[in-house]
Amino acid sequence: MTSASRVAEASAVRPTPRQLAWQQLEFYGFIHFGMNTMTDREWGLGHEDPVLFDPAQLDAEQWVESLASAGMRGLILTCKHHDGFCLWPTAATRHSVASSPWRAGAGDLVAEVSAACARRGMKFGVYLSPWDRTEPSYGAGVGYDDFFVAQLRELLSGYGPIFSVWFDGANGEGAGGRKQYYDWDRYFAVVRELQPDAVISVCGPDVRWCGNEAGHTRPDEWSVVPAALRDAERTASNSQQVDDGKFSRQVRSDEQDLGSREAIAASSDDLVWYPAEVNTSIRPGWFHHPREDAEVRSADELFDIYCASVGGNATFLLNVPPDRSGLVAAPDRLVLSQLGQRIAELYDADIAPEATMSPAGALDRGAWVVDAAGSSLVLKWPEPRQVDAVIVEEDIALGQQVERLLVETRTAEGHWLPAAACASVGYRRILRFSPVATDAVRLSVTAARGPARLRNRVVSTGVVR
Ligand code: FUL
Repeated sequence: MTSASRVAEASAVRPTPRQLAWQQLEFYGFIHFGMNTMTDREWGLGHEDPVLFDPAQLDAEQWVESLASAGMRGLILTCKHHDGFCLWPTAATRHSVASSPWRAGAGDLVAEVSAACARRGMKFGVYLSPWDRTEPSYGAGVGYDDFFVAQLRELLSGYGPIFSVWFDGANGEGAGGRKQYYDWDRYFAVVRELQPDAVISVCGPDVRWCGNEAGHTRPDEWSVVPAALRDAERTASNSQQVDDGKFSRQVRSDEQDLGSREAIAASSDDLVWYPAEVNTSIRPGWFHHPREDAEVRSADELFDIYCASVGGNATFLLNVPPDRSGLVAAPDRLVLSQLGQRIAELYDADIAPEATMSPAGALDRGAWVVDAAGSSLVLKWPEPRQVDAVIVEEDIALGQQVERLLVETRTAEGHWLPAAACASVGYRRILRFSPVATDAVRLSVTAARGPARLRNRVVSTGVVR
């Protein structure tokens, strides 16, 4: 295939409505909470005594409030982690809150959290670990799939609209070293049937894992990538069991360049819309451990991750684990509210509305219209302003088109100096640089796959002295 037709093929790929709605959430929280919180572990062994689960102060409103203070718009709850203990009174096993002393065995944590989200206008999502270290049918093939599907059906039909079903790739051994080969297609069909608007994330076709748990985003993140990536996490778990020679030829989610012109030209696979999600934890662990209370990441560090992920054409899934009493701990709450403030300040400091923009012909109903030949837009202010960052967004309903963007600022003598540059833009690109005093900013798209509509913000957090 020629490179030109490959580029045209990439330019024509569009997100599904569910992917578009998910991307617009931008920033949402992960809540790892369950038996591990009680036992101070990261991976439970399974068969823990339900009597250990008794978070006496549990307050789902406080969880949702804490996440909302950071500007998050959704929450994904670990309804069941690898140890198998269920946070809702499932009919599929006795290994759940129904056998615990919490709320005298009458509690349903999934219901409490989904209701708290609904009250706050926050979207709700579910994490259901396929790996289950308690369930006796694990490793039995279809018997376990039946069990898993029964749990999935309960979660997807009893708790309102679900925005994300997060399937983890971890696939460990069951009793006696038995392996379970998950019937993913069957699981996916259940999600589509019961929650057609939900994205299926990580081990799923809608949302791509960024490839690390540290919070790193690639320098250029592309939403149009070879279709084989949709199988990468599923294959990764399989590859630990079967050495069929296929895995080494797969595109891997941890490679640096997944979707540039060169990367897609090197692959003959179909191209699909498969955007990235960056996930990490506010603490070293996914679950709360009292010894980590002094290791909560700072608002500055999380703000950097936010700018690189949400401002790097990905979404940001930040884990906040409530403590054993059932509350988000004070150090996490403080950092979350500081982070929310930093994010709000970034968008509030937009001086683009005060600029005159030229050429006027490049604008259409407030959007900067760019075609594959490229285009420049100059934003000008009557007096010099301090400029710290530029935020550019593509209307991704029209696909991902921009391949090269240059930001320049004008000196007092009228010369243009480069301030920042990038390849991919996509949903949003936040380009931060050292503050500069200038009366004009020039944005230039120097390479694009096809026509795009862009929105720009110019961030000024200080005044020119
Ligand atoms: C991993 C799990 O093994 C961790 O415990 C955690 O849930 C993380 C988000 O995904 O695969």
